[in-house]
Amino acid sequence: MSGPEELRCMLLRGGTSKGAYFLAGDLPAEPAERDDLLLRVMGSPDPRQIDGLGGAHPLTSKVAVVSVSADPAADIDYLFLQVGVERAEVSDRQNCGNLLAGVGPFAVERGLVEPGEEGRTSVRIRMLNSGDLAVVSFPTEDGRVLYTGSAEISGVPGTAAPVIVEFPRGSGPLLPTGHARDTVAGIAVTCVDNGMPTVLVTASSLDVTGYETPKDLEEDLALADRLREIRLEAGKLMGLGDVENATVPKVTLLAPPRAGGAVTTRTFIPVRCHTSIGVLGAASVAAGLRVEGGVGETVARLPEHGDRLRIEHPTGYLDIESGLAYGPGGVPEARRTAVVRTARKIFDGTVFPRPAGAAHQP
Ligand code: NQM
Repeated sequence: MSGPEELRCMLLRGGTSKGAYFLAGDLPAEPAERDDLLLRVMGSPDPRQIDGLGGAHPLTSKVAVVSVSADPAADIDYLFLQVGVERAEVSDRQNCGNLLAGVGPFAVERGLVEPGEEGRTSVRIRMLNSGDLAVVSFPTEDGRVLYTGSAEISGVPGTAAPVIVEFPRGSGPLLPTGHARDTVAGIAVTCVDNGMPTVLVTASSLDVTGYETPKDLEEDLALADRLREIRLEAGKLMGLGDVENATVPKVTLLAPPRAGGAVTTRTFIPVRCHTSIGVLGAASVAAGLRVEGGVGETVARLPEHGDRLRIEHPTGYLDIESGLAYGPGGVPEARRTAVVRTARKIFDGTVFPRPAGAAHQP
């Protein structure tokens, strides 16, 4: 398979992830050809991604494909693609709320949307992976995106301009199995999807504290086996089919908070342990904690008032506004979810993919 020998690309940090952003029109329209090209752009498959843009971790092996939306409810369409690091795989089966934070700025940079007149620009984004909408707003000045500012997010050094990311209610059921609690692989879990299919498990039920470092948890091979069993069984119950090679569902371990938040988390995405937590992952955790009868009840300390929750993670915390309502028949439904992220343009230029057919299989 061949493809362009060079193409326009912008590298942005979106929240706690980093990805290559492309205009849809600059990529092959045919998915297999596009995916082959993106593997060569990112340097996959290779644990170091030494011959491409990827950063040798799932959180830095990501692609955003952006175009003007034909949907009157949206300005921009965003397709997220997770590019395998060690495997020659490109998946559109999950969304990414962190790269989403860079989509609005990228759309302004490429002239797809006009910057707002009052020092802020708001972009309505259709997330093609799920079909759901998001609204992202960020500061702009004299027609340009303002990346500098005073917002701090855990997991990113320094400060930057705040990007407000909001999700109206999603289209799918919040509890994909229809239950607040299921038993999978002998363990009580809550399967929840508020934008990211996630299996909530108490850390204690897996004989860990939930305060270990990601590295220590990744090195625990018995834990890895248990997580795999849980994920495969939960994936089926959640209607996701055989998830052996899928990046969803994620598994989040829950433990009592230690720094004034509602809960401590360690999230597997799904094999590597997240160094913080995904945006939609956090949206699912926050909604799942509020579900009556869910496994979070025994460990979480929910605030008495308001929708705002603090989710602790390995490098700090993420504050998220996430409300829950009970619909007809007492079925829990997520309401609006909102979170503050930051984003930064790192480079804009031309990327030269590894030539087709030069893949080295490790
Ligand atoms: O949950 C990593 C990330 C993500 C996903 C992952 C994300 C989200 O932190 O919205 O952003 O869960 O694979 O980038």
